[in-house]
Amino acid sequence: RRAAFGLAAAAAASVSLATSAFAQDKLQLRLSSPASETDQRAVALVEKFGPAVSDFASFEPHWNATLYKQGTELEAIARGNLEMSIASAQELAVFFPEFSIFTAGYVHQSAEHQVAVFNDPLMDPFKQKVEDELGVKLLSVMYLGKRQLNLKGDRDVQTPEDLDGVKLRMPGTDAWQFLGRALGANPVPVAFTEVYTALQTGAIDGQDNPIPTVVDAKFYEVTDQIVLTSHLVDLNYLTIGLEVWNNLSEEQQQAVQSAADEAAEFGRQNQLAKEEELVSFVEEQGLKVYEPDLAAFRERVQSMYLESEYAADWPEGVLDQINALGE
Ligand code: KDO
Repeated sequence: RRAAFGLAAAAAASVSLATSAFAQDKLQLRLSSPASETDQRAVALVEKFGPAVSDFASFEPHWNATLYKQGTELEAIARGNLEMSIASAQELAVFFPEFSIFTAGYVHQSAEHQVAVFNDPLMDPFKQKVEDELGVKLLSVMYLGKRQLNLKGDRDVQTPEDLDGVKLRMPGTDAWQFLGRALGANPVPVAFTEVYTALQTGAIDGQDNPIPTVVDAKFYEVTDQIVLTSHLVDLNYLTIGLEVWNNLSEEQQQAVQSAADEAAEFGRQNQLAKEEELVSFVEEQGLKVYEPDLAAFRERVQSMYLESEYAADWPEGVLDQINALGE
C-alpha cells in the first residue's frame, strides 16, 4: 500500500513538474496592478483574458501592487521587467503631457464615449507615441467608473467652495493632484493601497473613486458620505510591452487583441451594473449619498483645465473631436 501510495505520489509530482515546465515554455505575461483581485477589471482579466491566450501564454497577474508600486508599472514594462499593466492616462501624462486631455474632469461622458474615443483615429498619434517612445502598446480601454467624492463627516457639499480646506486623497501624479485642486479641495497624494488606513486614522478627510471601488476596498467602513460629482468618467488602458507583442505571431497577436477587447467589455458591463446596484448597499451601510450642484462643479473644473498649463499641451482640435464623439 505504502509503495503504491509512494508511486502514485511520485507520479502526481512528476505530472505537476511536467505541467509547470510546460507553463515555463509558454510566454509569461505578468501583469502588475494596485487593483484588488475582486475588482471587476481583475475579475475580467482572470476569467476572460487568461483563458483566451492560454494556448501559448501563461497570464500571471499580481494584484494589490504586490509586484510593482502604483505608478511604476509603465517604466517596468519599458525596461523589459514586466509584460503588462492597467495604466491610467494620468500615469501616461507623466511621460506624454498631451495625455492629460484624458485626465481632465468632465471630458469623457460615459463608458461608451471612452470606447468611441479609444477606437477613433484621433487616438492613433497618442498610441503611436507611447509605442515609439516608451515601448508600450495600449491594447484596449477598460472602464473604472464615475469617480465620486467619498468623505468623512457630515459637511454638506453643494459647490466646489464647500470643499475648501478638505484634505482629499488623490493618487500620486501631478495630473491627479490638479484634478483635486480643480474640484476645490486640498489634494494629498497617497498610494491606493494606503487609502483605507489614511481614512481610518484621519490623515485625510476623503478620497475619490467610483462606488464599486468604495465597496471593494471597504472605504465605506471609514467614511460617512458620497457626493455624486461624477467628476471623472475614469478609464485605464490595458497595456503590453511592445517587444513582447512584436515577438508574437500574427495569429497570437490577434488572439491577445481579441482577448483584451473581450475582457474589457466584460469588465465594463459588470462595473456598470455594480455602479447602479451598489448605491443602495452603501446607503444601507449608513452613508449619505447625494447629488451636489453639478453645474457649479462642471463649470469650475472645466474652466480650471482650460486656463491651465495642461490645456496648452493638448493637440489642436482634439478636445472638439472628443466632444463630437459624445452626446
Ligand atoms: C486610485 O488610486 O484611486 C485608482 O482608482 C486610480 C486608477 O488609475 C487605478 O490605478 C486604480 O486606483 C487601481 O487600479 C486600484 O483600483
